[in-house]
Amino acid sequence: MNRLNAAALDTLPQGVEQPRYDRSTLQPGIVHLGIGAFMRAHLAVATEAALHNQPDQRWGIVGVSLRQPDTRDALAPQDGLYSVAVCDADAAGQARQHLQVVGCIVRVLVAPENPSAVLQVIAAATTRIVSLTITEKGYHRDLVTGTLNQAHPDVLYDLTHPNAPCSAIGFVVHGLALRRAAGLGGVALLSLDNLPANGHTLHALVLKFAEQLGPSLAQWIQQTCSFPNSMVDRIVPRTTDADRQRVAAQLGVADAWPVMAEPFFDWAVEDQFVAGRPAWDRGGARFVEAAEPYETLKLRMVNGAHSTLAYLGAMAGWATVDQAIGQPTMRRFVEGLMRDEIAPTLPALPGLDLTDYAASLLTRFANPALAHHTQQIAMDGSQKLPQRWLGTVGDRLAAGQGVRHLGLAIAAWGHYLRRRDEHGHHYPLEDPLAAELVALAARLETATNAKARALALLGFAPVFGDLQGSEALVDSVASGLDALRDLGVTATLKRFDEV
Ligand code: CS2
Repeated sequence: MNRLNAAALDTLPQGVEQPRYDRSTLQPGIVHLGIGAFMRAHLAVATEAALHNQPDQRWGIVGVSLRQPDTRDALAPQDGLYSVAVCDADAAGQARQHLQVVGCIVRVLVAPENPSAVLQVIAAATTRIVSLTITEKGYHRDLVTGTLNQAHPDVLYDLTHPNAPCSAIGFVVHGLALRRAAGLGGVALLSLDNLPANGHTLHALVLKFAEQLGPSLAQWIQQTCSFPNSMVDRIVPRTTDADRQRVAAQLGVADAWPVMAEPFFDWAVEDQFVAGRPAWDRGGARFVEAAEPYETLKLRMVNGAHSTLAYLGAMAGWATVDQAIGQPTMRRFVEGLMRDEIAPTLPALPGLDLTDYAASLLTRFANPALAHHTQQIAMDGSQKLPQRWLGTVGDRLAAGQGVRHLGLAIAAWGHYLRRRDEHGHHYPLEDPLAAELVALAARLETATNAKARALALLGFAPVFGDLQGSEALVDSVASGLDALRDLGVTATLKRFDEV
């Protein structure tokens, strides 16, 4: 089978969308660090729509892989083209996909192969935006305070290797230093990761790193760059070989690197782009005054519910989110979690009906065409839980309210750390703190009673800070840990219903 590339565009079947603008003169206006599946189904799709609706040759994207060459190796022979398969079910419940070939990625760089090329493109006069999807762990934050973890080996390395950094923050700051030295202006630095106040967070990390290099650089960044906060929402499961085959069968050519996405797309972003931006509102973005309330809503509801489904589902052997939410007890638990515990902590937003929001979320989770693996969401829990669950927990405890559902969710994470599901299947713990978490799991095994186990779990300060001081939380985590160990997920959820 031939490969997808520029020459193959003419052969694509009707109904497959493809670039309708002149790709040959696109300038690289956006440098994107972390060119994974999510970015290619979100930022790139919104940029593509902007290019279709308001052609502007300034907005091509240079993607940067911070670790692996696989994306570059797949996209280079395809002239940067790849397909987005939007997956859902038809009225009869049959899975279907709609394909779009996206053309706005002009080049992919592999940072470890050529770090100076990455620095140069950040420092290029054409670059106006540097965006990031590097996942939670890529920011090297202290999880509780959100500040730069200055003891992290990558941070230490990058402070002394201006020509060949390895972390995203290192590339950003050293690249900005080159811009400044060249007399160029600042750029907008746009985090698209699931972090609270992601723009402010990135701003603080960048400034902290820059200050170590010299106060004048930090001051220049402060004066010339902007850091819009933004809430991003689209479920993008990891692509499988079966997905690739289905896409090829429909395209008539082989695409080595397609991405799968749900139809839903949302992006609330603050319109603070010091050097301009594409017309992303033509591609589904909403420019808002303050994105933080939207981020809180999304992190607590979408991601909070997702992680709950992930740990309980993975332990029960429900491999995918649609399978997990298809269990009536699990569904009732997630409904109760959203309605009774998360929703009451959320800020009011114009036009937002939380009951409708929760209902549409359940429909998204039930999408049978996505096969979003619970184990995929379960990874990197230490990095995710503080903003997904613990903000809600903190708000509720401060208001003297109960945390029954969230206590069980935390217990499910503790249970998950044992690396063996209820059917005896072993799985690896994928988490940057895996070694510490394996040791924590051993402490949970040997603790003499449920309360001691809960205290051991909540005493894991990198994630929980000082939350173990709350008796209400300790009690609900203790009873969750006990029930999950003795009864298993299904019976625990059933009993939860009955209380
Ligand atoms: C998921 C998210 O993998 C995960 O942790 O919860 O990637 C989720 O699918 C997106 O944030 C949805 O917008």
